[in-house]
Amino acid sequence: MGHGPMLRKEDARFVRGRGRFVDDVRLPGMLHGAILRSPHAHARILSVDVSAAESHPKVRAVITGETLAGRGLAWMPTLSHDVAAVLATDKVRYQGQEVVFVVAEDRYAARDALSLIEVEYEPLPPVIDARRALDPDAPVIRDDLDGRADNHVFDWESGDAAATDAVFASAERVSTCDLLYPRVHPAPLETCGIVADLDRITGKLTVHATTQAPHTHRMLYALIAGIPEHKIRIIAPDIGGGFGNKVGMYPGYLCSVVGSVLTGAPVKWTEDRSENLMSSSFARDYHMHGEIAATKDGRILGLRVRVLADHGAFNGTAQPSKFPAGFFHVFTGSYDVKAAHCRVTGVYTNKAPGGVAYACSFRITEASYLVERMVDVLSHDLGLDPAAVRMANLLRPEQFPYACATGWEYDSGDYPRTLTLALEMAGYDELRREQAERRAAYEATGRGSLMGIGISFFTEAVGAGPRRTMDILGLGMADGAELRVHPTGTAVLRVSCMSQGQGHETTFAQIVGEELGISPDDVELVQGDTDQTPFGLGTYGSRSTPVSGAAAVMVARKVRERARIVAAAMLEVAPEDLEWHKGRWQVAGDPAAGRTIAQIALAAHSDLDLPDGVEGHLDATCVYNPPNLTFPFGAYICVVDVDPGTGQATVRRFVAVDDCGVRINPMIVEGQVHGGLADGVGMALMELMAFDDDGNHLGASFMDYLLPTSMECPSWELGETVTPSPHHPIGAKGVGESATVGSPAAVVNAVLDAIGVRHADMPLTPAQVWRAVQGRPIRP
Ligand code: PCD
Repeated sequence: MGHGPMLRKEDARFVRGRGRFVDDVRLPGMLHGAILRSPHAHARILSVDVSAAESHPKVRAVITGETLAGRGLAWMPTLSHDVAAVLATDKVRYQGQEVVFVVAEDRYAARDALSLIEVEYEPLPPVIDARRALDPDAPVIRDDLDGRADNHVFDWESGDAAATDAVFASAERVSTCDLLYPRVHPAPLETCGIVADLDRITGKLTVHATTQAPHTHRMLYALIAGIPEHKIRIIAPDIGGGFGNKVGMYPGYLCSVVGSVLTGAPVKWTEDRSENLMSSSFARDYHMHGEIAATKDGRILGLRVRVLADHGAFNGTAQPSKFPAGFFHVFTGSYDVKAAHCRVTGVYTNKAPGGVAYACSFRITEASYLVERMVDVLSHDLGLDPAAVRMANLLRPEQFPYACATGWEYDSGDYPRTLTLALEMAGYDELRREQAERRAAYEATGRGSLMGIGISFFTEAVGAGPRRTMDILGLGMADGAELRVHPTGTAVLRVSCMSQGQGHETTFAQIVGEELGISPDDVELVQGDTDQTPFGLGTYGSRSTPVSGAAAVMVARKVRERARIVAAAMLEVAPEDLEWHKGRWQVAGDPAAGRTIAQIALAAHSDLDLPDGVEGHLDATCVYNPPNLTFPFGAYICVVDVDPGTGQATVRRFVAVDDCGVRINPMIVEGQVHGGLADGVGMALMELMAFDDDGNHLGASFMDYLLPTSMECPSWELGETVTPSPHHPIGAKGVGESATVGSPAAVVNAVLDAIGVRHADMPLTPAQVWRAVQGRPIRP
């Protein structure tokens, strides 16, 4: 009834242009906000003169850092134990930082008024290169923090340092490599936006916002702005992509709320593209020094990593783990290593804050890239085939549940089977033969292209999360679900998570349909409205299926059990005599005697005499506390052609075998994988948040920050294995971020394999590849 490749219900409105996004919300008397941003990366604010802006005929309010300071709102807590400026009062700390918020009658007037504001700055030397941030003479960025004399944010380590050192000391082979996972941006097609409306009479704040986590935002407004939580309603309408960019709290949101408080009218604020790219949460920016210890025949023994993490001007990482580097310590990946240790040092720089999990469960992309590059570096150094090295070191099925060297418990997996399938689909041996021929031809003639084959085997950890390791501001990450079956047998499910394009209206209806034996078309999903949905912390870290999805299963099963009692009364048998078969409760041994959910629902609302203690109607609620994360995994093989003359790399083929346990909607899963693979190609070859020495942002439009299009993507070749999660009620694991995590290393490994270079950093633009080629004598 339920699971299967059903077309997406929500597409009926999306393909007709009938979606309703935040910018489509127009309320009576609505005003518009605009933000004046800092042109400097680091400067002291000497004065802010807003008098001319205030006398603009259409301006209704001008909010400065001082206005906010008067209300105790100039700074806000971040989700990572830091504070971030809402509007700058003392200094600006990155280019694009919010300085003044103007509220006007229309969007154009608000923007015009920005040019009437005079801010006097005293420029200060900026810290742009994270590797210089801890120099003794580096300017101190966070002089707002008491007693802060340097740009240090945190030091954190995981794993057994002594055991790892011992493994390294006795290893036959140690390979090392410095790698950068550059700063990139989630860049959702819809930028961030809000309409804040404080009703002065009822005191109720209604917020329409692009938020992946409506209930978390409600709590944050309550904590930061002091508005009672029951007087706040957050509505997330349709969202045009989130990718982690829409998890956190941004200054524009709080300023819009304050704007509504001051004017008594609704205030809309919508970012433009440059604002989104310059000021909202970035991702990655990890400088990693990796070391891998092995035997001379390629048995991996240990991993050691030092990371310098660039956190920008405020530690605004929106991640729910109890570790400052998120889940980075899953960096042992898919391999059975004896010991591992990582040390991460976070630093402040004069760049935008963030460090969000752009399509990755909190730093797993960095971790996965690191280990998958290190395995290739080791193979390169030992002259071994990277596929063989992986196969020899993968965890074996009998090792699950597997406790990794840094303390995570992987739930289930059959890794060799998945890699074998990917190698078969790719025709690996044949590809290697073709590669050798091409190389020989190139070396003989100096013409033609080179070909590379890159492999990556990733393990993700998704579905935040168990209370042991995760919380948001002290709150556990349980998700509620409420299910009601109407008298005529159709149902409505209410959940706390929020789709941003993943198709939850379809898949959650499928979950309920499967459990109740009704059509998914008869199940409506209510999401994205805190007044209408149970509590839960939102959608990110591919947690909707592992957590809210599990809640949906459990609540449907509760309803099914209630239905059993009603059916027993209808059939005049004991509930124990009934069995659930093909979507109905029927009498064991008498299959003709049975009742469907629709029949039972009607009876539950009727005058049927229900057994004592059984209430009428057919509904239930539940709260699901995830016992562990789910660990999806996959084997990716990328084939590239590289023109050594121009450095241009073209992805010719990409084979992706994903295992996310049981698939609810295989078509949606494939769509998720397609998106993530495109993300990976983009990061590996094109995407970069670059800055010049003065901290000027060099990627503030899609002309400079290059996103992949269908032109850069091959026709993806997907495969599937199914290893159910043992602790998820239907064995499903999350998948939304898998491909973004697994694919960058495959592409990079392929390009470097083509040109025979040990390592070069992403993005492997033509210029970068060309330089790497020059550093290596292809023809002696
Ligand atoms: N599924 C199925 N089966 C399985 C799994 C899954 O079917 N086994 C499906 C579901 O249901 C959904 C999807 O698929 O519908 C997904 O899911 P998941 O994995 O659970 O996830 P979610 O939670 O829902 O979501 C989230 C993700 C993330 S996280 C991200 S980034 C991205 C992804 O998702 N984002 C996005 N994807 C996507 N897509 C789209 N379209 N859009 C977007 O925005 Mo973060 O942390 O936030 O960074």
